[in-house]
Amino acid sequence: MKVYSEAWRKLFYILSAAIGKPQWFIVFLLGRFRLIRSFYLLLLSFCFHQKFERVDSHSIFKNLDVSRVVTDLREHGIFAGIFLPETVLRDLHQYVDSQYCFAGGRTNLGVRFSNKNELDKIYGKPFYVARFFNISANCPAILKLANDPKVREIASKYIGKPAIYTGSSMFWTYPIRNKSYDSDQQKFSQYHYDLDDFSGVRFCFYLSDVDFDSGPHVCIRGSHRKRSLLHTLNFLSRVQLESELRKVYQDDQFMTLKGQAGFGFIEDTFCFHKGEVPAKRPRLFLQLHFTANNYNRTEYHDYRDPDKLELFDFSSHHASLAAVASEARG
Ligand SMILES: O=C(O)CCC(=O)C(=O)O
Repeated sequence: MKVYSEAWRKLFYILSAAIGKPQWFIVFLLGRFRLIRSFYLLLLSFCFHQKFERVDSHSIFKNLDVSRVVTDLREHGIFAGIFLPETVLRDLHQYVDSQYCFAGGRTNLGVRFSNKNELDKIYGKPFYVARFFNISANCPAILKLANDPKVREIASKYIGKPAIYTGSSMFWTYPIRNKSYDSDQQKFSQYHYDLDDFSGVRFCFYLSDVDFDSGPHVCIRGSHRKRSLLHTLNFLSRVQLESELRKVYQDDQFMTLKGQAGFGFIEDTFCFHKGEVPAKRPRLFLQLHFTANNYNRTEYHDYRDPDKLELFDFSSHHASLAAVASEARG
């Protein structure tokens, strides 16, 4: 019964995408086929031959070799080993410390990081994720990264045309056992691939230290080039069981990315990937998304109407609990 209702939910999602975002729906239908993606790249190479931004001397990634990164990305779908300068990391931390994050990505559950455990207790189950919104518009360090000349050049060369920055996702993942209150968010902890566009790439950074116990990101190297037909033709789900993927990919293709705060990697999220559930410590993660086209209705997908963002009101929650208790006491 549950399987059927999940299938209906997905079908509904697909139909609403077809109506609401018809151009992205074409990506959804065709972008999963490698041949079509390669043809798209070929087409772009005719249209945009050499029309990319040139690197000037102001990139914050001084030692990053653009050609090597692009070659590695084409071959493996991932390039690991890009580091945020201390100053940028500090600016990002200062921004995070001054902001509310939204538990489960729900716009009515704004909390401070330090209050998140209290919210879990109130809801009776932990939240797995807490997301930051409107970061592209409000966080200068993120915009600085998104406009960095080397970031732009890598994204454009890989995508095959001047890349469009479509927004960022910045979020905490927390240690949980079993199901979280926001179980819909737990799908990112299972292997899946994303269909951002026919061509796209994400720049990912750890903003907290990440080891095996703090939910590292895992990527299946080379899986952007090789996909079983069964996985490709599954229009109802891009999520796959690890046991199925182990039948297709070699052990050495499963790449667990650990690193200190500031460590980064660049990924074609058409590769199978996931974020492990942290065993002990929460992880703060930032991804900048670049694609050939922007299919969102807003400039940045991290945008949420500020007038509709609500903070969870701990004091009125405690006040109403106290009122209930005193009523019970008579
Ligand atoms: O949390 C992670 O490391 C993965 C996130 C992810 O899979 C996604 O945003 O699509």
